[in-house]
Amino acid sequence: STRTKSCPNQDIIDKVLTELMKLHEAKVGQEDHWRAFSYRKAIGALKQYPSRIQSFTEAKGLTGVGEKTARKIMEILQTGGLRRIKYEDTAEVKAASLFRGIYGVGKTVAYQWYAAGCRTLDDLREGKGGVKLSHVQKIGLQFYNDINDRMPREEAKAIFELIKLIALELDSKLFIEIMGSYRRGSKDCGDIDVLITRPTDDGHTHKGVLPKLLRDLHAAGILTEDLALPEDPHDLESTYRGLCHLPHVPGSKRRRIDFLSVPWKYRGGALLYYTGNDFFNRSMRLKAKSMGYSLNQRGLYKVCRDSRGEKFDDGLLVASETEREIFDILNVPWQTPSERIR
Ligand code: DCP
Ligand code: MG
Ligand code: MN
Repeated sequence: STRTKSCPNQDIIDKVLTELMKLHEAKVGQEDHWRAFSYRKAIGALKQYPSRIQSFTEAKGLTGVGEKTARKIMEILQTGGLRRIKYEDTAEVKAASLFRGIYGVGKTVAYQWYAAGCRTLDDLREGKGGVKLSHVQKIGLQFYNDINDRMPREEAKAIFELIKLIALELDSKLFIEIMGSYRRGSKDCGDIDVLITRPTDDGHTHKGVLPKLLRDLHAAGILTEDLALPEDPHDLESTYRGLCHLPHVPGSKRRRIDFLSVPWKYRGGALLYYTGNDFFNRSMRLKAKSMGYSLNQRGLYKVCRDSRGEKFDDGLLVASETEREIFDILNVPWQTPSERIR
């Protein structure tokens, strides 16, 4: 159209950013989705800009253009092309996706390691280019194949049964349940997602149980490595991430496990959130938002929003004890966990 033709930065928009946007839209990952979104914002800003971009500072001054995008714009201006496009399917992307298979490694770190000259997992092990791994990254590297494997449902069940026995020995009134893909009935699971809470009608709570359980699970040889410990072990609401395996089974693989403990009254909200899947969660959150609510891992809140849709405050908790009351208030027909797949 005439409007776009008169844009002094049209070549940047056309040749490169739109290319990149398409590339990233073709991928499925959440991060790529966000990257595509940020390119779209940058393109919007470039379209509005009245003069030819001359410098990094000028590019970065645009609303919606961050440091990284500004750097790319400069690269386009200086070279007339973008390296990333040429390398999209080659060495850089291959190494970065290999590195991102290491637990806790995201795009930024993966590309930093590539930039430091690392191409293989052995390069990382040898600290090529001065690369230093954190404790957790070392564990992620050591059990790379195990962690990137999915376990059969039966194995998740067997591990969970052992954990449940040990948990109930600590407190027979604990409520302990697997959520995530297992609860949705998947035939294989990427990890085991365990919810822990406890009814409070006898005046007790599960305060302090999670650290004791972790201790006992290590002692029983079920937990093998810790990845992220609870921030405050005495908080009723806390999380743990680690690795586990079936003890006394020669060659049993390391499996990812997450524990989530929540106050009893939030159990419905937590079950709903951590059962997923994430697409289902997104549509429930959108439905909630459209009805003047906000849905998170604790439950459903009635909120006040301003004309721009921003929340004034955290709102008032209206449902959190059972999944069903959240479905009911949102006017969503009940779906069993195995139906929550889109
Ligand atoms: N979840 C979410 N959004 C995220 C991460 C998680 O809504 N960004 C919710 C939905 C997931 C649940 O938490 O279903 C559990 O997260 P997992 O990553 O363990 O995913 P799943 O258990 O669904 O699949 P997998 O078998 O890969 O573990
Ligand atoms: Mg899971
Ligand atoms: Mn999980």
